[in-house]
Amino acid sequence: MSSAIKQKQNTSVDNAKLKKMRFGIVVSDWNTEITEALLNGAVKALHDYGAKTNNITVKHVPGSFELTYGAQLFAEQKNVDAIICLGCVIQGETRHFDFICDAVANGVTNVSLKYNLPVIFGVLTPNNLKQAKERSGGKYGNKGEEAALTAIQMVALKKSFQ
Ligand code: DLZ
Repeated sequence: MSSAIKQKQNTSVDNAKLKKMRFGIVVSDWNTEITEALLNGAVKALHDYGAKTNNITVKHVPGSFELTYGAQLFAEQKNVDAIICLGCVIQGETRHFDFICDAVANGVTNVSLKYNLPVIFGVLTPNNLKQAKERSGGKYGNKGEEAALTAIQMVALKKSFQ
């Protein structure tokens, strides 16, 4: 059982609120086999929790490095309640991995704070493809699902302050 399913039992966001929530998903096309699985997991989870298809918008970017800019474009439109960034950066032999991971983690945080919007870091950073598969529908669940649940929880948290 994925941890998203376990967490689902603790989610107390009511269905009427969920139906109104609008989500933007930015997905990286690098390591597309993995990121498509993350995307499918995220979209399915949003549907399972009660989000409406019309309230879910998906945009693709070439690589994880571009996720931040994709998130900023969504944020500027002011028509989503949360943004979910999905990507997979696999550890290589050079420091490229560190630069990309640091840039996305910082970028996601910056967009979130600048626009006062939940921006979720659904980026896998595995050592190899096997670990990536295990976390995108394998034995460790699907981190796309978990990112979707996190988005819902953060939208609910924000609304609880309004
Ligand atoms: C260049 C690159 C490399 C080497 N590895 C990955 C990766 O594992 N995962 C990923 O999402 N993107 C990778 N990229 C592409 C960068 O994210 C970015 O698209 C390019 O550097 C162009 O800005």
